Amino acid sequence: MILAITILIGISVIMIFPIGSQAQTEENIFVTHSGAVVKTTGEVLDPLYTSATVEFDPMEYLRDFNYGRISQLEDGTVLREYTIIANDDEIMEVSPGIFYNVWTFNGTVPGPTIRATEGDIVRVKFINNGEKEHTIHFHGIHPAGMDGVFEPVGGNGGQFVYEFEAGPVGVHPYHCHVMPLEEHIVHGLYGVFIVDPKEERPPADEMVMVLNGLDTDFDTENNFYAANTIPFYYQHHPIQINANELIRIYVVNMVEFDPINNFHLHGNLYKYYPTGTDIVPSFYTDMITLSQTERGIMEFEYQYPGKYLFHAHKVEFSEKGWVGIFMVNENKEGTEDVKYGS
Ligand SMILES: [Cu+2]
Repeated sequence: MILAITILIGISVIMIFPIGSQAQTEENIFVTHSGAVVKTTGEVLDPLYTSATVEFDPMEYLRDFNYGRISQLEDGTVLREYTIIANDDEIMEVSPGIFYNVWTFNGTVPGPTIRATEGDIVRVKFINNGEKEHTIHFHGIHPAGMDGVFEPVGGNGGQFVYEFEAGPVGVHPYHCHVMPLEEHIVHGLYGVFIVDPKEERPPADEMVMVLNGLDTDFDTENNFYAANTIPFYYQHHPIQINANELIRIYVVNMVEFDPINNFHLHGNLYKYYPTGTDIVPSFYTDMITLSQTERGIMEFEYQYPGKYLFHAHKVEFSEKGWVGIFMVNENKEGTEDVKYGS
C-alpha cells in the first residue's frame, strides 16, 4: 500500500514537473490597449509574438468612412485613390488578457471602410508589408485582373494597384484571397466597401458593423464573437443614438467556421436591403440570417428612448461577445435640421 502511494506520488511529481521541461525564460513585453505594460515569461498561445500592438477603437471605427483622395479625370469622372497596407505580425489584445496575432489592412481589424459613388473610378494602391503573400479581393463588378486572386502580392513591400469602376450600388466586403484562405480571413484581412447610389440615400446616422469571430486557440472553432472585433464592446460602451432619427447600418458577416450568423434588434423592426443593391427594402423584420460574406443595409428609427439590446439570436455567439446596446436618447432637436450621428 505504502509502496503504491509512493509510486503514485512519484508519477504525479513527474507529471507536474516533467523531466527535461524548461520554463520559457525569455521575457516578452506587451503594451495593452489601456496602456499597461505586461511582461511575461509564461507560455504565449501564439508563437508569433512581438512588441508591436494594434490600437483599435470600435466606437471610432463604427462611423468612420474613407472617401479617398478625390480628383477628376479628363472626362469629368471622379477618381478616388486609397492606400491600403497589409501587415501580418501584429498583436492585439482582443479581450482583457487575450492577445491575438492579427493580420491587418491599415493597422486595424476590420480594415478601413472604403466608400465611393457608383460610376467613380476606384484606385487602391496596395502595399504588402507582411511576411506572407496577400491580395485584396473586392466583391463587386470589375475586370478579371483586378479580382485579387491570381496575382499574389509578395511580402516585405510588394505592391499592386487595383483599379475599377465602383459598382454595383451596395455594401460589399473586401478581403485577402491568398490560400489557405480561411487562415488569411480569420486573422483579420477584411473590410467593407460601400458603393453609394448617384442619388444619395436619405440622411441618416450611419454605421458599419462587421460581424466577426476570433479563433484564439487555433482549433478552427471561434472562441469569441463580436460586432467590430472586440467582444462585448458595445454592451460596455452603448452606441448613443437619437429617437426619431433614421439609423442606417451597413452590416457584413465575416464569421468563419460557423455556417450562419444573425442579427436581432430589440424593441423595434428594421427595413432590410440584402447586399444593399436595391433602394426598395426586401424585408421588414427584427431578424436576418447571414452566411459567410452575406451582407446588407438595415434602416430603423426608435420611437421610445431607452436602452435596447442588439445581438446574435444564436445565443452561443451573443454569450461569447456578439452583443451590444443602443442607448436611445430623447431627440431634443426634433426631426428638423438634425445633425446625424451627433
Ligand atoms: Cu493574406
